Parts: sequence; structure tokens; C-alpha cells
Amino acid sequence: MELVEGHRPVDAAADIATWDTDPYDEAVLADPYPWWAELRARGDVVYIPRYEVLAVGRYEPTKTTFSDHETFVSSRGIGLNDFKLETPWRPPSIILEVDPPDHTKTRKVMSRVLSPKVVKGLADDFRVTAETILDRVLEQGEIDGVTDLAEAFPTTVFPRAVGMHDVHVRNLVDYGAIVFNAVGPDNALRKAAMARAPEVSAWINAACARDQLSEDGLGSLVYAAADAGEITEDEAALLVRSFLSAGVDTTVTGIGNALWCFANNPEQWEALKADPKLARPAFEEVLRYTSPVHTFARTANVDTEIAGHPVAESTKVICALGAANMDPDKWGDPDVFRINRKPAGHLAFGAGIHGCVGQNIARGELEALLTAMAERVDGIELAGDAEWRPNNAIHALDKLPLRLFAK
Ligand code: OVV
Repeated sequence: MELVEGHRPVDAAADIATWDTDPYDEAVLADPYPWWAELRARGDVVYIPRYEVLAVGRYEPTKTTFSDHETFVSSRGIGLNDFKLETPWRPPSIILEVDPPDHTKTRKVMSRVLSPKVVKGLADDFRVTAETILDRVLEQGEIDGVTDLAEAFPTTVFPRAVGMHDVHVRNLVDYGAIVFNAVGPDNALRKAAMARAPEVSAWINAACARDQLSEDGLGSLVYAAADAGEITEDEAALLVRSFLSAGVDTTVTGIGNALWCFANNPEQWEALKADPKLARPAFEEVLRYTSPVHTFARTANVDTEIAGHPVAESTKVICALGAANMDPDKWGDPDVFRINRKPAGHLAFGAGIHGCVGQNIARGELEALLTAMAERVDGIELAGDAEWRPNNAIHALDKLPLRLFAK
């Protein structure tokens, strides 16, 4: 069979343009914006031969694919591995890597445990902790925004909210990086993550046991659902594991990216100081502008189509959430970081039934920190070059040298 330039020799995707690229190249992951732009420019959907996957990055097809949980399932994994064909690296998440009706049951429990009402009860601790950490870093003057602030805050408040007895900051942060690198191809990043996985997972799994959790935290609320017969105790442990998988590295990244946005856009810092009530919309704009989770995938579970192009059953579809969040057709001037934009419909928390169940707590953490900063920090300046840390699914900083000026 003759290969037609720019086309895939597979009937089901015959009219989908081929792009010979590696979305998981470390240079792309460290600076994804040009790659996102090219992905959008190449069409509604492209075929990437290196991994035999499709990719979407324009806003509409990305949102549609991500939201259509019946056609594009999560139970076959949300990375490049197809759980129907390959054994997952850990027992699958019973909320992320699952479809209805199984998903419906666990989602209901987690939605309740992470409800706005529960999160409201955490607000005072978030605020006091933010103030304590800020007083410390303002004394230092020059800091690494990643370790001193972005990691320090969530690794203090989140394990306490969950009710963990034993807190190991490095394991908590690294487990997130492992889980998110695991959804990529078998590249150097994933190999390094897998090499550390046995040790870190053992610590995480042990920390999910009922006797390792206080009786007044989010963890105990999950175990209460087991007592009520909604889920089993084993399922409760796996849902606590989901907290520790998705709740630390993501918020660490959100804070680091927020600091980066403000250090690079001082007039937007002035705007937040002038009106600290903009803390919440500012975080939404940070999410749109930086997409802490840049990519998740889905698997076509039936023969289907994307934007009129045929897609065969078993095809993996990479959804470049970061590309959709920077689509000029959706946002007009996506390259402008503007804290009063109020970017409703951004895909940084996903969309549809799998949309981030922890988004209320994430917003609560960022609101507390940004509000406390707006009251205390006069200015934020880069004190050196920011460095990004390539990860197969997370768009995060590795180093962010900052000078903070107290009011
Ligand atoms: C990486 C990630 C995101 C969301 C949820 C989970 C993991 C989970 O383990 O449930």
C-alpha cells in the first residue's frame, strides 16, 4: 500500500491530517505554547503517527471530546495506555479511570465530601496558614516561589484537611508527579516516575488506611460513606488515594503558575492589590492561561467521529486542554493575562461528568493565598529565570526565583 503524504494508511482516519511530532518531547512540555498553536492551526483533529493517536486542541472539538463520556471513555485509561490491552501501573482510580454506572456512585461520595459547604469549613485554616507562610517568606525577601510558597501552602493545609496523621511533603508532591507522568508514553519522564513508584506508592497506600486518618477530616467523611453502605472500606481507601493523587501536585502547580503570571504582569498585581475580591477570577485566569493539567486522553469505545472525521474504536485521543484554553477563536486575545477576564468555560478543570471534583477546594486554597498576598505583598519580581519542569500531563514550574516586597 502506498502511503499518501500527510495521510494515515488506515481507512477509519483516512481524511485526518498527519502531524509527525512528539507532544511529549521535553522541549515541548517545557514550553508548550508554540506546539499548542500549531496543533490548533493543523485542524480540528490531527493524527500523530509516533504514538498512533489522534489529538485535539481547538476549543470546540476538545470540549466536545472531553465531555462525551459515552463515546470517549475513561475506563480504558486517560493516558496513552489502553487498559483494555495493557495492565495499568497501579489499580485504576475508581473515580477517574471509570465510566458510569460505577463512576456515578463514587463521584456522588466525593462530590459530597468536597462540597462548597465542607470547603467553607476549611476557609479559616486556609487563611491563617496563608498568612503564617507569607510572613515567613516576606522575612526572607528572596525566595524560590516553587518550594517556599507553592509547595509549602498545599502540603500544609491539604493533608490537615484530609486528616492525615503522618505528613511526608516530598512523597506527597512526588506522588502527584508520578501519577501524572504515568499518563504519558513510555518516555524518560515516565520511566523515571515508574522507577520511584514502588517506594512512593507504598507510603501513599499506607497513608490511606482508616487508622492513619483523624476522625474529623475529609478522609473520615469518605470512610463514613463506607459505614453507611454506599461504598466498601477498600473503595474508601482508593478514594482517599484519589485525594493524594490529584490534590497536591495540582494545587502546588496552580500556585506556582499564579506567582509566575503576576511576576510577569506587574500591572495585574496592582489590579489585585487594588481589589482583592478579584482573587477568585484571577485564579480562573491563571488556570486558563497556564493549564496546570495540560493534557489528558480518552479512548473511543465505538467507531465514531470528531468534527466530521471518522475515528475508529480503540483510538486514543489526546485532549490538549492547554491548547483549547489558548484558542483565539474562543478567547479573542488569549495571550493577554487579565485577571478580570472571568474565562467561563475554560477547560483547566476538564468538562462534563469527570470535571474536577476538587475544584471547590482548589479555589478555596487559591482564594485564601491570593487574598492574603494582596493584603501583604506590595510587589512580586522575578529574581532570576523561571524554569519549567517537564511532565507528561502537568504544566508546572521547577524553579521560580522571586523577590517579594512587603507592604
Ligand atoms: C491524576 C489524577 C487526576 C484526577 C484523579 C486521580 C488522579 C485519581 O487518582 O483519582
